[in-house]
Amino acid sequence: MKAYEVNFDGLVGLTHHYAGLSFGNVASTSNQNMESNPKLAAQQGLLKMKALSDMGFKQAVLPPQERPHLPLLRQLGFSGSDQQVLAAVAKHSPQLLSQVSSASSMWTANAATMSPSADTHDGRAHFTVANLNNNFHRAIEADTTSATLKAIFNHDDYFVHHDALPQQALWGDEGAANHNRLCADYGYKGVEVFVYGRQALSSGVEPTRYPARQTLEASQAIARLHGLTPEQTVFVQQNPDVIDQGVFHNDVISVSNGPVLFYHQAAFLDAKSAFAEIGRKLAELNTDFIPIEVPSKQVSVQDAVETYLFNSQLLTKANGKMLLVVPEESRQHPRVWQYLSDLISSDYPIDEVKVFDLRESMRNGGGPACLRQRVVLTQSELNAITPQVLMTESLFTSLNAWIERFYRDRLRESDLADPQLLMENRQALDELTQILNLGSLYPFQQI
Ligand code: SUG
Repeated sequence: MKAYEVNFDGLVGLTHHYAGLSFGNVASTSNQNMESNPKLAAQQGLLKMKALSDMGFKQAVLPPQERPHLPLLRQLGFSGSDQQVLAAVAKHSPQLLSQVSSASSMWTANAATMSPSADTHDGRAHFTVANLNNNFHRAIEADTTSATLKAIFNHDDYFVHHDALPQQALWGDEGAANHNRLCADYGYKGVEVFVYGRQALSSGVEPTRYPARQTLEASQAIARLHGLTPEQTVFVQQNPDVIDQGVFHNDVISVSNGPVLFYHQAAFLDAKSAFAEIGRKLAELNTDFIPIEVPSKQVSVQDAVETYLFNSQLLTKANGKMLLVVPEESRQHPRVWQYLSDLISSDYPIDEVKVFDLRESMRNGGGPACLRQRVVLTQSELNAITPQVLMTESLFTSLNAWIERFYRDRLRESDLADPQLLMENRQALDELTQILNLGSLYPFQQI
C-alpha cells in the first residue's frame, strides 16, 4: 500500500530559553544563561517546515505546551494566585522555575515512538508517548503530548495510543530519537531498529560520564505494545563511548530513511552483528540494506556533536533520490562540509544537501531531526487526521502573524517569573488551538 512520511515539527514555545538543564547534552550545558530569542527560534523552525512543504514533502505542525507549568507547581505545594505561585517559586528556586518553563516539547522526535500500520499486529498505526524520565523538565511533557496526539490522530479504526511507560529510570524512553525504521518504501512492511543506551535489568557496558537515557527494557516494551514481530525488530546498543562524548540520543550519530542507514563508524557497540541481523531481516522482506558509514578519520565524533551532521533529515524526493537536511553548523565546518560535498557526488542515493539556520534550537542541542516526529500514513490514515495541522500557504501566513503578535525577541531566566509572560503564553495557545482546530487542549487556566 502506498504511504507517505509526514514530518510533524514542534513549534517552538514562547518561553524558549537556555537553562543548561540536560546533563550529557553539550550544547545545553555550554549555553546555559545565554539570552535567547523565542521569536527567532519559532520563525527558524517555521521556515524549515514551509521550505520542505514547498519542495513537496508532507509537513505538519505540533503545538507547544503551556509554560510555566502552573498545575505542576501547585502539585509541588506552591499556592495562592498564579502571580503568587510564580513569585514564590522564583524566590525559592529559579532553577525549578526554569525547569517548569522549558520549551523542550519543541523537539518532537522525543514526543513518541510511532510504528506504521504496515508493521503492527492489528494493521493500525501505533503511538507510544515517551516518558523522557531522564530529565524532569522533559518528563513533564508526556501528559500534554498524549492529549495532543490523541486530538490529531483521533480515529480508532486507524490509530492506537499507548500511554508513556512508567516514570522510572528502568523504563527510560526518549521516543523516536532512538528508533529507526528501514524499509523498501514507506508503505511496505519494515524492520524497526531500536537503539538503547543501557540494559537496566541485567549487567552490561554502560557510559561512565553521561547518562544513557534509553533502556533496552523500554524499547522492548514499545515493540510489544506495537505488536511488532521478532522478525521485524532489531535491538542495538549505542556505543557507550559516544554517549560519554555528548551523543545523548542515537539521532545525534545516525539517521535512516527507506533502506538507508547513514551513521558514524563509532555509533554502535557491535555494528557488525547488528548490521548482519538488519541485513538478514530486510532480505526476508526482499529489501537490500544500504548502510552508509562515515569514517572517524573523515569526521570525528566531536565533529558530529559540534555540527549535528547526523541530526539531519533524510528525505526521499519525487525522483527517488534522497535529500539530506542539515543545520548551518554543518556548512560552517570545513571537514564536515567537505565530507558532504563528496557524499553527494558518490554513488549513494543521497544526491542533495539543504542547509537551514536553526541556531536557536541548536544551542540547546536540537537540530533538524530533533524538531520533527516522523509519522508514516496511508492516504486513508492521512484523511483521518485533523487537517488543520498540515502545512499550507495559509497556515504559514497565520502562524507567522501569530508568532509576530505574541513572541518576545529576548528572554532570560529572570523573565520567567513575569506573570505577563504566562498570560501571553495562555492567550497565544488559546489562539493557536483555534488555528490548528485542536479544541481545548490546554485546560490549565481552569485548574
Ligand atoms: O533533551 N535539550 C533537549 C534536546 C533534545 C534533542 N532531541 C533529539 N536529539 N532528538 C534534551 O536534551 C535543553 C534545555 C535547556 O538546557 O534549556 C534540552 O532539553
